[in-house]
Amino acid sequence: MGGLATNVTALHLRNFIDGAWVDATGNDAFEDTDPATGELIATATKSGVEDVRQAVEAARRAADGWRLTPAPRRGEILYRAGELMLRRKEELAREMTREMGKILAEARGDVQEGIDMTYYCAGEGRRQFGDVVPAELPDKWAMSMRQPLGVVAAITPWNFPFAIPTWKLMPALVLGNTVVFKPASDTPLLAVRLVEILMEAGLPKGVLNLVLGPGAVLGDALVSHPGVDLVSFTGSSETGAHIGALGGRLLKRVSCELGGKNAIVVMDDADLDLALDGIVWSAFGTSGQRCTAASRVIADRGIAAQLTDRLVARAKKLRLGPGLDEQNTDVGPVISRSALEKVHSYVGIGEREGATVAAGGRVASEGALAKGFFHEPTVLVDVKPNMRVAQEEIFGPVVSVIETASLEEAVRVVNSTKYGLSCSIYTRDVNDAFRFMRDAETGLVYVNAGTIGAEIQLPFGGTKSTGNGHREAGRAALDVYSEWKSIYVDFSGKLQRAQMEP
Ligand code: UN1
Repeated sequence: MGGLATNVTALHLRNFIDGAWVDATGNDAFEDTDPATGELIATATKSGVEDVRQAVEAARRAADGWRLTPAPRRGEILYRAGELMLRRKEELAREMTREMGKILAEARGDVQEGIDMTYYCAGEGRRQFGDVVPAELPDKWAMSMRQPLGVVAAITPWNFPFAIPTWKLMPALVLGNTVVFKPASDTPLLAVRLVEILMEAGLPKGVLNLVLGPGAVLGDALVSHPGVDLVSFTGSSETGAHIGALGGRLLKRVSCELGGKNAIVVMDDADLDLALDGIVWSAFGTSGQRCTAASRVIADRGIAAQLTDRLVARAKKLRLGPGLDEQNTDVGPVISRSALEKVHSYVGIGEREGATVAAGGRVASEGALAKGFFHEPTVLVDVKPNMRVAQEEIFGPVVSVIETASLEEAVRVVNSTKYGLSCSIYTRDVNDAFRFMRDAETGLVYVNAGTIGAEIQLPFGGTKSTGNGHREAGRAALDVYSEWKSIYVDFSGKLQRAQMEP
């Protein structure tokens, strides 16, 4: 193996509240383990309602000071954080691979995406543009400006344990909000590293608080705490619906980034080599555990047989192993035993509905793989668009091939799920490409590229059950983490009545 991360003995991770590292108040511990080997990486105490209360109160106390810190100064702290991330990129990537399994090259990409977002938001310290517009009355000034909401709860997933927290924390912070950060309990270590970096970069105490622990009770306490103004959540559609309902009843802003069932369409005029590279990368990269992962290939009947044969051959060649073994591993483990069981159950579900396993299909347990949670890269064929394997998010290295007879049919199939995150088309026909760009009902569309790999300077998110109408990243993120304030200044010295003067 290519060298373990630095912490050979298990660490004990703590919460970060009001500028201090403190153990959660409860007694129950949870474990952070390497999904490739089962090794213990760290332990932490499960946070509860009391820890949430302390974190939210600290964030509230810090809110005024941070709101009144000039935005360019806030941005400078983010720049410094970006520099630290860059310097620590390799160690962060190694810890990430150990903690959640993605191969090292992808872990480096995850850290890089965090760096990109941090620098991008740092620049917003000197932007955050509002409008100055003409007023309809003489001697009157009209303008709009962004204001922070107050306290942001950031609830983040394990699949991008560094990048996704930065998508939430950086815009929240540069816009002047304070934060309570609750990372997935599978990846507390990378969350601790991110907090360390931001504090080292100069964030004042109380501005960022961290509570560690698994889901339901902790999440509900955070979402329903009256001191939290905005909840930003990335995870499953089921949890998102729950959080949305809980926050909605309290009239909180809730931004949800949820599931996907992303498709790659391959037309009969496509460059098949290119399409295969995109399919393999999008379906099996990160072991299929991206919300943007391709889990459906929609193949035009003119090339379907050839494409399937070649995809099956490529999938069979992929080597499973620990992500730290750069020379010998193409695909790492999935995150946990329960994830492995869920992913594998879809093979049976597919077969019972009439699909055929053309590659993979098994839990991999040869030799050292038995210690981790490995699933063979799997290709299902004879899949019809309405089967469960073609409709439900599997979140693992399983892809279904569906045959179609026209672009119109392909678009219908792309749009036939409850999700709407990402999709792509491989074609050399510019007219087909533009029709697809227009008609695909997803938040992200790719032409002649796979479904993964969104860049942070554009909005990220999806339609239908993929979210609740918000977008992360790019300029769009600013709208999530700020309120608009419209300001009128009348310097006429007399009562002027809008809409009522001649
Ligand atoms: C996710 O899986 O939740 O576009 C995020 C991509 C990455 C982000 C994925 N930049 O695949």
